[in-house]
Amino acid sequence: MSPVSSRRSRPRRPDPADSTAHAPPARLFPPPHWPLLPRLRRPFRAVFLPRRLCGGAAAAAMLRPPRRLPRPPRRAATAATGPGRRLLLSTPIFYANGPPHIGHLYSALLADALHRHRGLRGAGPGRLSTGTDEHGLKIQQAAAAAGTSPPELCQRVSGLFRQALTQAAVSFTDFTRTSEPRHQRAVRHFWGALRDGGSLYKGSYEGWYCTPEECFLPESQLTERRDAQGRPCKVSLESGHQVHWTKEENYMFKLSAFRDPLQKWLQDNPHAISPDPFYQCVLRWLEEDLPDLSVSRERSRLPWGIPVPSDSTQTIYVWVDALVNYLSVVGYPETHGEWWPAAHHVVGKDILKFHAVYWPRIFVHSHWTVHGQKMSKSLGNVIDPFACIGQYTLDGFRYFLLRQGVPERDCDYYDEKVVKLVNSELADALGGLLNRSTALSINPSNTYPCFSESCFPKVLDYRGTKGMGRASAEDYEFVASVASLPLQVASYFEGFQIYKALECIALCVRQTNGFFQRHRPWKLDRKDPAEQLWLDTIIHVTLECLRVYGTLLQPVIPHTADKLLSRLAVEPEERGLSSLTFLPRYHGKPCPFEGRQLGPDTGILFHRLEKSGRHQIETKKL
Ligand code: ME8
Repeated sequence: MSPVSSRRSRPRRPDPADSTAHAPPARLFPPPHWPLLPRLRRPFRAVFLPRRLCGGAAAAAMLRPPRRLPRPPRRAATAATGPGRRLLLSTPIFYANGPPHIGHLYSALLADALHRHRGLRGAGPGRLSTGTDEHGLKIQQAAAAAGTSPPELCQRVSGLFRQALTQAAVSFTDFTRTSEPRHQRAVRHFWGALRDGGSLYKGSYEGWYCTPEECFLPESQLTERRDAQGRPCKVSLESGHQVHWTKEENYMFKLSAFRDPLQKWLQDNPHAISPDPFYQCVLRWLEEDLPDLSVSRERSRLPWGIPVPSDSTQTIYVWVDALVNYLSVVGYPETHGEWWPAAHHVVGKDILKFHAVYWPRIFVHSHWTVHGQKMSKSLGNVIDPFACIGQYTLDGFRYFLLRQGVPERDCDYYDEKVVKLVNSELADALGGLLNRSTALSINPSNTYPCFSESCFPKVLDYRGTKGMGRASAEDYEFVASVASLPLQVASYFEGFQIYKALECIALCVRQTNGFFQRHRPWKLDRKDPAEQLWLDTIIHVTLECLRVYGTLLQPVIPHTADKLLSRLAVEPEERGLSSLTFLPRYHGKPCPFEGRQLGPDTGILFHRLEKSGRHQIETKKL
């Protein structure tokens, strides 16, 4: 995004946040309302995602002047902590300089799964915001290179993002384009709040500017290369992009004044940024120098952006502009207090500093690489999400990204991996289990059969169950692990570890297949009443497991989960997470499904995938 950093920009050091792609360059940016925020309230924490943060320097400053550290508006606090708490979840707003790729989709799917999961828990009103970041030099140059104007380019690319997210079933409620008048108005107001709070001053600024990263970089983050004409030039160590010496009169934001309060706030709120390695990384950044931030550019060089109010010679730094989207989306400056500070942002590690130092409240994830390489247009290895969804189906691809993506580490993409994972876990394990347990040969009445307490008696210690019923110690162990699954999954979602939630579900599905296989229900003789009781119990337990998996998988594979639950005749109002029970008959309680006619058989739950070629984006698309 934009300008800044300074001659004193901090040196780069290897961080967990850094492994491959872009490293968080030193940057700037003025804080508006960012809270150096208010302290986090516990109840807040208890309800949903455990990590909440409240605010970066910019957000704090914009809300109030840096000298008096701001407290959040009372209204916001109530909204954040009271019953039926509102929550704003967000993805980054993506640059409108190129088409979406799977990295963008991954961020959006993480936020989507959290949003859906929260909805299923009945956790109060929620919004999921996304959008496109449309100002700045990067967009201006991309439009020139494409032989078009910035507004036309943004219109086209923003449309592609909207289409990709819609096609991927991302349940966003708001899509902000920073070129929209309502957003621009919010940014101007925000700027006024910074200025009136004494956080801005005009100064001369010079340094190496990297346009693709939209920031200034210190010498320590640069190296020498030769350009296409063989002339020596300086490039960013991290991204390899060329930098240019830039000297301007800019408005500066007094970021340095926020270092101590920000440090203290983060120390008091250790869950503000998760996973933990990223939190530690931000604390380390704050131990270093935190120079003031250049927050505007000369308009003569950068006309494509929002002019500084009452100084038309300057354009507001694109990162200031972009971060305000988290406020403008909820009606800043009038109605944002209904949603703030209960806002959680999902971001990639490349923009952690912009968010965590200037605007904290973050769930950070690492990057997708492709065959071990950073994904980039210049390498020509960018993976096209449209093609992947077409090839692997929407749910197949959603499942792959969320199951395989680990926020703490970069993940490598290759097509074979998608096919293997999705075939084994969705088609074979989950689909196969449904198919086997509902086959007419084994369940001719096509009902949810009865559970027999004599076959599967309740015991306190299953190791001493020999001879009491038909269930083995292994069966008791397996049933206990499925019983604990909903809580386990909820806690992984809360901890932003969706991949672990899916791993646990996959493990339980495997165990259920083991249970079914072990007892060979197809060998049992229906004519023998005792055998019939046990056969029904095996199917009942299996369908109960499938019902739990279908319910828990809704945020990740909504269509497949719907198909599965419909086959089990689970009504829409029975699909919430707060009322999810498992095997109530084992505890002597009634099971509302017992004896119910199953839903129609609409065929294979998930078709096996064929392997295909790679899905790189055609650069001509733009
Ligand atoms: O930075 N793997 O926009 P952007 C996983 N407009 N995720 C990736 C990824 C990869 N290889 N590459 C990108 C901007 N992402 C700003 C944000 S927000 C106020 C402004 C995801 O189009 C990841 O979420 O460069 C990363 O943070 C984001 O896309 C960057 O998107």
